[in-house]
Amino acid sequence: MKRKSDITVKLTRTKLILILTAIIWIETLLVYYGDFKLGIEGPLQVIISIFNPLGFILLILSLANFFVRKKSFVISLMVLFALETILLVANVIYYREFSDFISINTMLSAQKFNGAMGKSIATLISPHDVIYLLNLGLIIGLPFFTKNNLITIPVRMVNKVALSCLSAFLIVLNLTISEMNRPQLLGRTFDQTYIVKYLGLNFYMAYNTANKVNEDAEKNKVTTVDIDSPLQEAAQIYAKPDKKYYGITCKKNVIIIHLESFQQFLINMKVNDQEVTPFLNSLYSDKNTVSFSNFFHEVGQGKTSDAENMLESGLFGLPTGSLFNKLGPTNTFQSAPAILKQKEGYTSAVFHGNVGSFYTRSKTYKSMGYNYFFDQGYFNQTEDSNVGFGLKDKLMFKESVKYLEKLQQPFYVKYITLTNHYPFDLPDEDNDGFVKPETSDSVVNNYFLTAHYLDASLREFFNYLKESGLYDRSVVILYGDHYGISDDRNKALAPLLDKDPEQWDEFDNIQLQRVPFMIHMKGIAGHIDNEYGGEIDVLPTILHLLGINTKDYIQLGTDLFSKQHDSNVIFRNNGMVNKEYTVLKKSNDSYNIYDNKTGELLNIDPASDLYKKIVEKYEQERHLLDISDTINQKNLLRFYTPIGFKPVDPTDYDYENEVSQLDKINDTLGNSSTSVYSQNNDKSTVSMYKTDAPESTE
Ligand code: GP9
Ligand code: MN
Repeated sequence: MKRKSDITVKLTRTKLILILTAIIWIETLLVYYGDFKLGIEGPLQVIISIFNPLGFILLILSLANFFVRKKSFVISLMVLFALETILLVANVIYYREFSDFISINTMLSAQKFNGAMGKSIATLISPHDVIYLLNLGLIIGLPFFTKNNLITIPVRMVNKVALSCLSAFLIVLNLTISEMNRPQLLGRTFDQTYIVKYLGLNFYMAYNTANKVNEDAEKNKVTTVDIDSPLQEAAQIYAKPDKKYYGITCKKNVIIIHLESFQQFLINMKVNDQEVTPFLNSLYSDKNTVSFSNFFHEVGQGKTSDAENMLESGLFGLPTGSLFNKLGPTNTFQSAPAILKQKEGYTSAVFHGNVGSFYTRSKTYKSMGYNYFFDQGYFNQTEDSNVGFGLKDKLMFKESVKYLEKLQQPFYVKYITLTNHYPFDLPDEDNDGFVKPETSDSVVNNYFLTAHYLDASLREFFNYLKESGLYDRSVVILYGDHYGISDDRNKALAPLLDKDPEQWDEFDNIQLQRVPFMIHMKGIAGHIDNEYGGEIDVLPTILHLLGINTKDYIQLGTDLFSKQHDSNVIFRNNGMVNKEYTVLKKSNDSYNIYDNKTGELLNIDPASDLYKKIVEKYEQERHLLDISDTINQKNLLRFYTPIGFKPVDPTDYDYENEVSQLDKINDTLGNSSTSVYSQNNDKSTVSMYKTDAPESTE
């Protein structure tokens, strides 16, 4: 029989690090595939997800190498291994409760963290968690095991550095491949789930912490607001409402329809002798619609979320990335849902066919005071019901009705459509026979197909509104969030717009950033309004229509109906447009100025008064973006509360059990409940919804 000392294995420190790395790596993969829902699709994403934990785990555990004495090495390795285990286990438990990963903010807001961890820890534990006991055993056993089995000689400096460099290289490699598969992954930070899927849990936590430190540094620079604060400047921006429009939609339900990637050029356009968007065309010229013909999107990298941010808060998105992701969960907002709730008793909700984590919506909407958020998880889904990012529009609208009818009126709701999104895929069964154009670019061709589909989904929704009686009690506001066809594809599109691709220039690119903005309500004096404006102007416009004066709010746009409206539209890409000119800043002191009527690049003498006037206007408008960025990045609204406004407490909102919340309110209010459901004698109106969607079950 062998004596104990004979069966000792002599492990090098590097080997021990590699073994422990492999253990955490495998466990992370079990978590990725067993607990998280990362939406891993296709072989490349599978490969990326398998390799993404490795670099970071190795980097962390290899730090122990830098402790020379054997005892210090073992202790530090124990601590690092324990840390990795705790982070993994805590994330698993947290995810089971919140379908989200632990961020530095959740850790710091101890109340929420403990709430999640303490509340129902027993129910959050799964039998397969027994595997983590292995780690516990390893942590405890490590000092005993290493006593005889680990060679005492420390790793040579060159090898230590090599191991750390190798892990750093793996991280960079992972980042590069991920960016190739998902361009602007970090630049636009779409969704924390994407960061975990592509770059790993450790990367997410490090990245999230670094962002938080940066944001806090910005915010902490300011502790009070002084006289030079951008807030003071912003407070001056206000255009007096026109009496003719002020309050005309008062107490009406407000239904905002966010038309994904929808550009104005689609309106009244024909392809192969067929109207692309027949329903929106009819709405555009309807006697009950005010339609704007010179309305522009003003989004930056945060695209959809920037558009939402402008409409909800009256401030711009950030110069880079998405404000929703970066600041949405923590910043102070004075946004539409909260203003309407507090001033006029509105209930608010968002409907969207993508997952709630995208653009951190499920947190940002709480900061904005949205009562409800019905994301993908609230809609029935079958194998064919999704395309691209989520539920097809026809199904989203139809499926929303069972929730919409339970909302107390008046309500302020937002529908964020999704099917008309790059790459504009539409399954054959959803095409009603529309024949797409045949340009040289298949993305351009498909765009018309999904736009046509979106249009049909709106017709169905409007039919329901009329059928249920909601139509008479609502104002419907439709807007396109941003371009669908990017500048580099415009030349392929040009022939369809009767333009010569060879003559296409930056002036044409800017002109094409027009998106629809329509206000539809029975009895409104409909017309096509040629006023120039952009997304930043929507909030003051809507609030004035609803009879809420915006004087005390910090909003950087102005009411489109006001005689004092500022008709210069500033973009996040150094462009500006107004009634007469289109301006593009080329460098510090050089501007391209185009005449809107002719599209010609003007050759104005830089010493002339005209040139100086145009440039001065441009710089004034550009300054609005700086004001907005400072207010947002330093979270200045926390220092200013408009008179009569109560700051929003995000913890007041729970998007988990919304059906029971709605039912409870309907029951408690009894006869005084104003929901469509209650007014229909507690009968659902779902059967009034007619759709030709092949996937629809009814
Ligand atoms: C995602 C959707 C699309 O949920 O709103 O966002 P986008 O890519 O257009 O910014
Ligand atoms: Mn969008």
